[in-house]
Amino acid sequence: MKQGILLKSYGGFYFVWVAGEEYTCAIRGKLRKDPGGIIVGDMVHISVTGDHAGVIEEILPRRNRLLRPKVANIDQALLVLASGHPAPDWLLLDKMLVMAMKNHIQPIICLNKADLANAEVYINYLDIYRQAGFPALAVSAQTQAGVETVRRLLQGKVSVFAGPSGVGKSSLINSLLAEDAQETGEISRKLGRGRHTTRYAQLIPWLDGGFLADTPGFSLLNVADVKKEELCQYYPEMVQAADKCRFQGCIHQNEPDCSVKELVTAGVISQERYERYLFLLEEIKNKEENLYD
Ligand SMILES: Nc1nc2c(ncn2[C@@H]2O[C@H](COP(=O)(O)OP(=O)(O)OP(=O)(O)O)[C@@H](O)[C@H]2O)c(=O)[nH]1
Ligand SMILES: [Mg+2]
Ligand SMILES: [Zn+2]
Repeated sequence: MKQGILLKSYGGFYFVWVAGEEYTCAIRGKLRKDPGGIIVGDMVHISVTGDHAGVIEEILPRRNRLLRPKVANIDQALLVLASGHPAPDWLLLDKMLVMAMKNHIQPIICLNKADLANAEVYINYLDIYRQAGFPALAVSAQTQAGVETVRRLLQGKVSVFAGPSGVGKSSLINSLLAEDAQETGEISRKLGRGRHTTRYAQLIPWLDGGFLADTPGFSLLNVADVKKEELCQYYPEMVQAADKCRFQGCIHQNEPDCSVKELVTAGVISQERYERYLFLLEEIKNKEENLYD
């Protein structure tokens, strides 16, 4: 029995990375019927049946998991947005941040296409997120600006690239891989050149035991399993302020003497991000009410 990590699955086969080599595997029927299923990033035990071939016998317990994109055992999530085509969807970013925080995954905000003419205003907007406590950088897969910084952040970690379709997730991964190829003299492993929509998640082995996960884009996201009392825990700028709210368990909505609301009024906490928080709170409330109808 060998231990490995599921890189990708398609055509009924499972591609498992075992000590630096790829095995093409089948899976035991009982595991396929498992409601949780097997997902990219899962640690597995395989029995070897031939040359680089095997059968997945067991899925090991997960450290964490995202539903969208569907990847397990993640260290950090590069939340990618673009300065245009498509323009940033800040509400979607806030939702991705909530899901990352809930699942104990370090988020890194990455605004791509910083080369576009109107990028400046979006780049400045990132300050809101930096002040909230999130790492945020502006990059360009096209000009390679900032790519070196991204590379340093990702070394030795399992990093998932997540975000809407067309923001440049695959392009960024390609430029990181191409850089390696230049350094090591290897031929770069292409994910398919621009304008190819990514159809399934895959983990790509990378430097120092790290992996990069390319995933399909999405524009809708549910903040799954988040209760309205819980939501503000995933906003670092609110967690910090909540000590001074009059009520314990204040969700910073209608309560009197709310420190968060005071900081919003004072311009310390971003008004816009706070309004999106209220919007999300409503969305969760409506979902909770429908549940008990
Ligand atoms: N101007 C500019 N265009 C870019 C940049 N990065 C990517 N693009 C273009 O944006 C388009 C989409 O890039 P992809 O890398 O396929 O985007 P993706 O996020 O992987 O999209 P999905 O796989 O559909 O989720 C392509 O036409 C790229 O050439 C950039 O830094 N600047
Ligand atoms: Mg892609
Ligand atoms: Zn409050």
